[in-house]
Amino acid sequence: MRVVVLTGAGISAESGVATFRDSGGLWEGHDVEDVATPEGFARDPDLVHRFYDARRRGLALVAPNPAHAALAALEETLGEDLLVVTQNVDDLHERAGLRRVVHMHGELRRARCQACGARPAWDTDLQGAPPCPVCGRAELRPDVVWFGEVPYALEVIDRALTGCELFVAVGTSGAVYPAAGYVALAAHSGARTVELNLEPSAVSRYFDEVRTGPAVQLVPQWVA
Ligand code: BJW
Repeated sequence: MRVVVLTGAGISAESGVATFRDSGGLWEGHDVEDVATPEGFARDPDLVHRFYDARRRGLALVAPNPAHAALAALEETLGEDLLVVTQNVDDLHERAGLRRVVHMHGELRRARCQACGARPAWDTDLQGAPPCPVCGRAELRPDVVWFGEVPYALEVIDRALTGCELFVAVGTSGAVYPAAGYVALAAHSGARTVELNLEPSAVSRYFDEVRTGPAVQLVPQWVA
């Protein structure tokens, strides 16, 4: 069976990575317009670098949880019939052993050069204008997709959604497009659709089945 799993911040919540829209979420103390838009970055690059540098450093303090592990185990069974599409910029899917994962909103552990477009692996701070290892210019920015920018790998994702028989969304609020529209796209293609989330999301009504609870319980149960 061809399966697409869309993951959001909720799958990493119990690893200790803050979600965006829950209380205590990431935007707290930061206006989204200031830290997650190209305009905010142009206005105050130091603030934005500090925000993402802190989150990149925070990755060392967290570890994958049983929900990430369950998806990696599912890949062992399904192989190329599984595609995990994540909106998360953390690396917890990879650290759980998942091999095929599409980061549609980018990755904290990469930088992107605004001069040459390179996306080098990056584990240290970006504040302080380090030079791009490819072209040498000091124009690196976080490799994350901000509001108003086009997410990565949209063609790969659309192809997988059009061809899948089962679509499962885990830990995402359904507040941000295009990901929030994927349930409708998968359903239109004839897939069965299942939502696994702490509470009903903004798009729950489009799913065939909605299971509520923490991802660390729901995902291993669903995979078993
Ligand atoms: C648990 C749990 C537990 C908690 N277990 N569950 C009007 C209408 C439609 C669209 C638009 C519109 N106006 C503007 C737009 C477009 C815009 C958009 O969607 N805006 C909305 C605000 C309406 N979208 C864009 O701009 C996107 N680009 C775009 O559309 O380009 C045009 C285009 C598209 C396609 C083709 C051609 C052109 C880009 C969006 C970029 C989003 N970027 C961010 C920041 C990334 C970097 C960073 O991390 O800082 O991505 S925003 C933020 O939201 C982040 C996330 O990936 C994304 C989604 O959040 P997510 O993962 O759902 O987290 P939360 O916190 O919202 O929800 C967590 C959920 O987990 C909750 O439901 C909890 O209940 C649950 N949960 N604990 C299970 N333990």
